[in-house]
Amino acid sequence: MSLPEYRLFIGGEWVDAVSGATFETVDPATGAPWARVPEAAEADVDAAVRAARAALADPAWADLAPAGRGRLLHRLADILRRDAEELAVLESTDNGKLLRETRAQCLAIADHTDYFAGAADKIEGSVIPSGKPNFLVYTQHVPIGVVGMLLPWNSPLFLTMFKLAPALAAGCTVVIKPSEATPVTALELGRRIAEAGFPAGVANVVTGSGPAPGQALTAHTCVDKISFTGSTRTGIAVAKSALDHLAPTDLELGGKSANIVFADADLEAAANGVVAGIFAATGQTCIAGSRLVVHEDVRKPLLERLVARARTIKLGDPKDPATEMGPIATEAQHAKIAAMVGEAVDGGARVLVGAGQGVTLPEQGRFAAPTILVDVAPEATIAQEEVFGPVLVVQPFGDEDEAVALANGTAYGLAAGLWTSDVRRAHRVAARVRAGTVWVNSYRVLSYAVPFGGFGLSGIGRENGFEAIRSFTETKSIWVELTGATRDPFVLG
Ligand code: TXE
Repeated sequence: MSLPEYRLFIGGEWVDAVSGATFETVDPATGAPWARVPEAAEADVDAAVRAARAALADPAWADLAPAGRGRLLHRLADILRRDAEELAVLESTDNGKLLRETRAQCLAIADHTDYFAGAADKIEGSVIPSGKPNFLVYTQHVPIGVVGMLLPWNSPLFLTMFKLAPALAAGCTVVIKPSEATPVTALELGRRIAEAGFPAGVANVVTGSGPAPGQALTAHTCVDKISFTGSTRTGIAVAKSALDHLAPTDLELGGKSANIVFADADLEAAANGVVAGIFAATGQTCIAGSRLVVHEDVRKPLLERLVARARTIKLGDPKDPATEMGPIATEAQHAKIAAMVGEAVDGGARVLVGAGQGVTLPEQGRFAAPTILVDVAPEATIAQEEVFGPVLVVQPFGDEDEAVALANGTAYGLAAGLWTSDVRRAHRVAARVRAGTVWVNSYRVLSYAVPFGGFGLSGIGRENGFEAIRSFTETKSIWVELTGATRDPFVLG
C-alpha cells in the first residue's frame, strides 16, 4: 500500500525537497510507517528563510493593520476548530498520544489562536516622561522579524501553537521545523494557514531528519529569533549557534518536577494529581511530575493508592477510548527509559511497580510500564535527570524545609505541585519553590493566557500570555524634538 505523501510548504507553494529525498514517519502504536515526508536539507531551509524574509517586507503582510492580522488568526482558529477531529487523529497516529488527549489539544489550539488573534491589535507602546522637556518620546513594539521555530515530538501541534500564534499576532514571519518523529501535523497546519489567507511566505514548514535542518535554521543569518522546545542538551547547542549571529533564543526545555504532598493533604486528590503528573501522556511531557516528594506520615497510604492505580492503568491502542497510556513515541526514547530504569535498579533503587512487577505490557508496539521507584538517593541520575517516560521517583521528607530542599534539589525548574489543606503553607511553599509554574492542589493544567516556562536548565523565556507576544517584538524608542532649538553638537543631550 502506498503511503500518503507530503511536500514542504515554502513561500505559499507545496514543493519537494531540492534533493528529491523523502523519509517515512512511523506510527508508534504499530511500528509501521504511515506517511512519507520530504527530507529537507540546507538548501530547502535557506529557501524557506528567504521566503519568510521576503514576506516580512511584502506590503500584503507588512502593511496589514494589526486588526487584519487578528482577523486572519481568527479565521485560522475557526479552521482548526472545524478540523480538530481530523488533526487529532493524525497527531495520535504520528506520535502515539491518546486520541482523547490530542482531541482536547486540537480544540485548545483553536482557543489559543483566538486569544492571540484578539491580542494582535493591543500591542501598545507607551509615552515616556524622558526628563528632556523639549522632546516627546514614545515606544513601539515592532515585529522582531523572521522567527525559526524548532519543535519536539511529544505535543507537536499544541507546542507549535504556543509559538506560532503570538509570533503571527506580533507581525513576524516564521519557519517551522517539526521533529523528524512527528512531521505530519505541521504540514497539515501549513495547509490550514494557506486556507486562512495568510500571505505567501508568512509561515513556512520544512521537515527533515537528524540535526542538519535544525542546524541550518539556527545558523541562518537571516533568522532574527529562535524559539525552541526540546531537550536541554539540544537547546544549549541551538542557543550557541543562534548567538553566532546574535539571534535571541527562547528555550522551553525539560524538567524534573516535584509533586510535594504534605501530611494534611487530601490523599485521594493528591494520588490523582500524581498519576496525572507522571503517567498521563505516558510521562512524555516536559511538565511531568517525575518526583513524588512526600511526608513520611502519609508515604505508606499514598503509595498504596498509587501502586494500586498504576497496576490498573490500561495500556494499549491510543485511539481506543478506554486506553489510559499509549506507546512511547520513538525507538530512542523507548531505549532511554529502559536504560535509565535499569541503571537506577543497578544503583539500589527498588521497583514498587513496573514491567513484570504488576504490569503486563501489550505484545505489539513500543510500550513502557508505569513505574514507581523507591530507595533512590537524591543525587542519583534517576532523581536528577529527565526520563521523559512514566517513571516516578519517591523522595520522603520530614519537615517543610526538607521538602523545599528536595523539590529545589535539581538543576531544573519547570513546574511543581503542592498538596496541602493549609492555605498559609500553600502560599509559603509556593514562594520558596524554584519553578516557573506551581500548582496548588492540582497538576498539569495550562492556559493560553498564563505565562509558561522554566528556571535553570528548564529554559529561557516564557510562552503564553501577553509576555509571549512581547518576546516576538523589538522595542523601538522614538524621540521627537518639539521646539526647533539647536543644541551643542559636541555634547550628549
Ligand atoms: O529532542 P531534541 P529529541 C527531551 C527528552 C528526550 C530528549 C531527546 O528527555 O528524551 O529530549 O528527544 C531538533 N540544532 N525532550 O531528540 O534533540 C530536532 O530535529 C537544531 C524534552 O527528540 O531536543 C527537533 O525538531 N535543531 C522536550 C528538536 O530539535 C536540532 C520534548 C528537538 O529535538 C538539533 C522533547 C540541532 N543540533 C524531548 N538537534 C520537552 N521539554 O518538552 C535536534 N534538533
